Amino acid sequence: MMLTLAQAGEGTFWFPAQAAEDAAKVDDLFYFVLYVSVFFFLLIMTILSIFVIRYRRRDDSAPQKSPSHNTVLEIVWSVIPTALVVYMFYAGFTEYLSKRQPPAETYEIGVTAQKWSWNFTYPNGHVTDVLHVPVDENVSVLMTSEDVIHSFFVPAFREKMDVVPGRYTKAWFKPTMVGEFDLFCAEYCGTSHSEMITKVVVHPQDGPDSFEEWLREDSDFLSKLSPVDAGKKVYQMRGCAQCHSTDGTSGNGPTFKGVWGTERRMADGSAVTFDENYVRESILQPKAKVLVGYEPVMPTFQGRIKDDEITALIAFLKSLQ
Ligand code: HEC
Ligand SMILES: [Cu+2]
Repeated sequence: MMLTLAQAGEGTFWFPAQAAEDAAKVDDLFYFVLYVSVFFFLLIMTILSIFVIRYRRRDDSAPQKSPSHNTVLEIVWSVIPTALVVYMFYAGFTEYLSKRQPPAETYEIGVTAQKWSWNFTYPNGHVTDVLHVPVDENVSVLMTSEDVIHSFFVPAFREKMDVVPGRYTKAWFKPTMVGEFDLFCAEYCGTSHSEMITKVVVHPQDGPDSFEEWLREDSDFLSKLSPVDAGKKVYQMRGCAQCHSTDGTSGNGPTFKGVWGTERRMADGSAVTFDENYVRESILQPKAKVLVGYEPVMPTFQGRIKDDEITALIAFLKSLQ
């Protein structure tokens, strides 16, 4: 009946696969706490039930005299639970300390959270919306938020850390399994919080799929793809897609379908043509001109987006007729 501990590669009823080095320790502690709780729940409930029946009030019996105390029993039921909870604290706290202090050598990736997407910045400056990491290497993430508190959560790595505006938080992990795993935001951050989901791709050490190869290939997309395709990629990876559709439906922001060259009405009553300079300004200073009927919730991309990415975005938006 007892659920077995997770084997590498497969999840259990309680947990997804153990895809990072310390995952097994976290799970073992969880199972320890769980089984100790189940054991004592059953023990206490059984004894309670027996006593309720055995010592129930009967009309004919005289009131029973209660025993005053039992030293052996009292020592047993104090010492054993104390030892168990002290062990739980010790195991949890030492693992917590080791998770707070990254090893000396880590591969550092920058993480920026914003409503409602993730951006990952690699040491060469490349940015993606899916987190890519090498297997069997210590990876640390240096995280901050553009707006509200988010939380970086990779269940398969047993890793969770708040991402806070105006300061940096850190986490680190050592992926042990090649594959794709879920990455969630675990802090309620507004309307589309539940869609603030992406993936972690763990790359093998060598071969054509290795992390090095992927980073080299992917960093080069602006020169490899046509401007429209490159723009589409920027639109995806910068999280524009979270708020702007390309199929005519409006979300938190207006759709981009068929708007190129049209007159746009602003909240202050003015009109602006949807052209190259308007798009550029909207990306760098979104609050300069706010479209009528929308909340000014678009984050600024000033200092985070390169000029040739904006140029590619413009080519992509133009193509959406
Ligand atoms: C959090 C949601 C959100 C994200 C992410 C976002 N925007 Fe916006 N955007 C808006 C909203 C809301 C408006 C309308 C209000 C305003 O003008 O500020 C808008 C307006 C615009 C406009 C003017 C639209 C028009 O029809 O006049 C452009 C252009 C634009 N955004 C481009 C982008 C690009 C490019 C990205 C990605 C780099 C992006 N936005 C990311 C919410 C967002
Ligand atoms: Cu969030």
